Amino acid sequence: MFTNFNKAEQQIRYPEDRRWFIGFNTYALVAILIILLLTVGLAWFQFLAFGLPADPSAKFHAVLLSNPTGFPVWVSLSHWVNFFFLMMIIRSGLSILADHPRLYWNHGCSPNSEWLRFTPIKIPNDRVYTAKEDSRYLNPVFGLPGYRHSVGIARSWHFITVPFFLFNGVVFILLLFFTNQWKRLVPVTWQIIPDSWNVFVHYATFHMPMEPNGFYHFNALQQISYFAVVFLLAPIAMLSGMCMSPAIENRFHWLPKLFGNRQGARSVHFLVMLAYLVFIIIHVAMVAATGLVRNMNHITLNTDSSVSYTGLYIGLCIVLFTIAFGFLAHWISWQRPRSLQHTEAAINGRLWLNTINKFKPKLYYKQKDISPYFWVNGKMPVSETWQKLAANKFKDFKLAVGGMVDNPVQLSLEDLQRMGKEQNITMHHCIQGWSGIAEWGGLPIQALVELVKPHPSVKTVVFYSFGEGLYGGTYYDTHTLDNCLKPESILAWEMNYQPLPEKYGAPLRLRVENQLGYKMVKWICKIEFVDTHENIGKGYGGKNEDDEYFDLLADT
Ligand SMILES: Nc1nc2c(c(=O)[nH]1)N[C@H]1C(S)=C(S)[C@@H](COP(=O)(O)O)O[C@H]1N2
Ligand SMILES: [Mo]
Repeated sequence: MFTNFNKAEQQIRYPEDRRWFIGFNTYALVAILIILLLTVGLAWFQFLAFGLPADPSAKFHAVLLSNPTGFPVWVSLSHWVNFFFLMMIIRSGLSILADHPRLYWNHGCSPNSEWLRFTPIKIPNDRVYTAKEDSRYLNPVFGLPGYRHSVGIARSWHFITVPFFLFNGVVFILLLFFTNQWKRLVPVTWQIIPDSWNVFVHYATFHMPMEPNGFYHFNALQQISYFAVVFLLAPIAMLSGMCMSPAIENRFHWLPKLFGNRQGARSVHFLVMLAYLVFIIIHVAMVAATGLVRNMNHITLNTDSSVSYTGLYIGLCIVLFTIAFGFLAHWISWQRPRSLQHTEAAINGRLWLNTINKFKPKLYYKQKDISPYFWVNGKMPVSETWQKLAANKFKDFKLAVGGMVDNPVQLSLEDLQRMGKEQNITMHHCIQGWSGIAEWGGLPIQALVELVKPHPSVKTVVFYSFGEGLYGGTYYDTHTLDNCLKPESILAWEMNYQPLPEKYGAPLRLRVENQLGYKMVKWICKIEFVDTHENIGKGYGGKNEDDEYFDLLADT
């Protein structure tokens, strides 16, 4: 067990309530039932009423000479590389999911509207219940990392491994089409569909169809499922993943619409993972059931021997290596999290900076889109200063704006309101996975920048809160000056046409719409213009970046 947690961390990372729970809503259960009836049920009906259909694999006796023979080395290599990274991606994805263990189709994530939840907790409505409180413990056997509230570390693993998975996939597909191996996977006639169904009827009614030697041919169902895994699941996974990014969602609003909205994309992203899992389980079971030793020689040694056990041993070694790496990954997660954060920044930080971070948010949502519910995050400020200000409706509040500027100022809410106001209806994207649409009214940061006149060397703006972070210490975050000057970047004192409520960040909160929620500091007390974030806090660009290993740039 990891013993280097202090008490505050222990409460969060290894909480007392570690119950395991899966709850579908009625519609989801009905949908599952219908799918089962339409597949397995129909297969049984056909079998009982009309008997077993002809086995389409019988046709394979007429082998076409142009068909690929055997597996080349690169097929085996990319197969195992794919296995390794897919495991890392699935396990880190589960850990990300546990940080907001509810899945929806509506963008506002209203309580009780989830179609699937992994928490037994009903959302209380008699007190402020934060999304962070709602996150769950995940057994480290499944999650990378396991435990709770490690979404920063989980995302590091997810985003470090995704590029390798992608690269491997692209190389595989290129080689597939540079050789004749594509003929294994890509169906060329529609006949594949009735053929696959017929094979499915065999399996579903516990009849093994004839086994075409997989070294040379796949049966129809095998071919179509391998095809789908490569050419459907992987692209949908990528697309639905991208649709969760605030930088992308805010610029290309039509993209998440492919899945309904951001939560639809998140649900589909999960369903793709589930499809991969189901595929892996059935695939491994079939490999074992149809000649384990021989199949393992195919995919490791590229020979068709059914005598030698070498292939089986090599396969087992790869699986053991993957498991061992899982242990190492946990050790790194808890003992060297900073190196993970650095690696993730090295791989993706610059890439995002030069690509999606350049997108400018566009207005899109209308008043009717405003979410009926809006999750809350963050610890209410306990500071006496804030409480005194709140007691007097923030009439005495003065925002301090300074740092490397020509004209440092102290501004009351009234001063700010006199300087201008912009109202935007936007979608909030929390790193945990939830979202919500609200109207925000406040001063464009641009106006503040024009007033205080930052020095030419200023690159970063620091926003300090009256509130504290999860483990104590001032909550703060930094933004590039560039992002602060984008459309819809405002200091908001209004939410849904009302004065900003205390729990949502009164007197002032930040909106920088191409970034994730943790960068939108609530209960702002002070703004500072600086040349680099490195001298603030622990130097990683924000309270969550310092303590939870979140990314400096929150575009995804
Ligand atoms: N001061 C402060 N600001 C904060 C946080 C916090 O913990 N403290 N949490 C952030 C996170 S993670 C999110 S998702 C949003 C949530 O804003 P909301 O409570 O208005 O939904 O606030 C952000 N601002
Ligand atoms: Mo968040």
